[in-house]
Formats: sequence, structure tokens, C-alpha cells
Amino acid sequence: MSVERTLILIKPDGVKRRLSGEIFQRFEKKGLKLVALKMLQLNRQNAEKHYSVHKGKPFFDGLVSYITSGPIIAAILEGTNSISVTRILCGPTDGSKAPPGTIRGDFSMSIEKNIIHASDSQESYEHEFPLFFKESEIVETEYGDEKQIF
Ligand code: FUP
Repeated sequence: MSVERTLILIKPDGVKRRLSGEIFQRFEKKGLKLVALKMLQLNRQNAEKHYSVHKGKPFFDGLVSYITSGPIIAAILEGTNSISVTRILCGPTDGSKAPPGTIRGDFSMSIEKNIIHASDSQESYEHEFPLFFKESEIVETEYGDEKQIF
């Protein structure tokens, strides 16, 4: 059990369907802490870097076109085991197979337009976050409720 940070991206379908507030509410209610936030539109080069692990796969080009197609919201969430907790709240990749109660299970019917990205490991987080945030843009703060939550 350690305090971790994880990167999430609300993808263009999530933003355009006005789900951002609902999604942040779920993470906050769970007990994760928002420590960095911005809205942006990815260019092709940074999208390819972000998804470099998938380069060469049949869905890579479609994925890059999709993630660059409109604004996204990038955020860093902090908390004990935040990487795995965030992935559990997101649900499995394919929204049409994700269980209800998860973000993808409740809002997505698609494997590509699946609302949200979340880092899957510490290594992925270290690769991903610098594409979106400088260290100086991540806020260090205590809310004082950590003892109640963890
Ligand atoms: P996840 O970690 O759940 O976001 O999923 P992956 O890292 O396996 O895949 C990254 C993204 O590639 C997914 F969010 C959607 C896309 N993808 C496809 O479009 N088709 C596939 O068959 C697999 C993934």
C-alpha cells in the first residue's frame, strides 16, 4: 500500500457527451485527490507518443485519429493504490462488456470510444504524465481527511 499518482484522460467522447463532471465526482467520492488538471487537444505526434506501446497494432491509427479528434481533459489523481483503484472505477476496455457501476460500463458501448484512459502501472504513469504536465503543475496538498478515507 503506497500513495501513488495516476494519469487519467477524459477522451473526446467523454468531453463532448458532457460526462466530465460525473467522472470527476466518482473519483472524488471514492477518496482520490485531484492534484493536476487541464483541457487540451492532442496533436498527432504526442498522441503517438502516449500510445507508443500500441504502435503496429491494427487499431493504432484509428486510436490516434480518435484521441486527436477533439478536446480532452487530463488529470492526475493521488491516493493509496490510486493506479489500481482508478482502473477498477474505469472498468474493462470494451464498454459493451464492462460491468454496470464502472465508468465504461455505465457510459460506453464501444472498445474505442470508451470515455477514459487511465495509466495501467507506475511505469506507464512515468511515461505518460510528462506529455501533459510539468512537475511544477502538480499540486502538493493535504486535505486532512486522509485518516478517515484510508
Ligand atoms: P485500457 O488500458 O483499458 O485503456 O486498454 P488498452 O491499453 O488495451 O488499449 C488502449 C486503447 O486502445 C483503448 F482504450 C481503446 C483502444 N483499443 C482499440 O481501439 N481496439 C482494441 O482492440 C484494443 C484497444
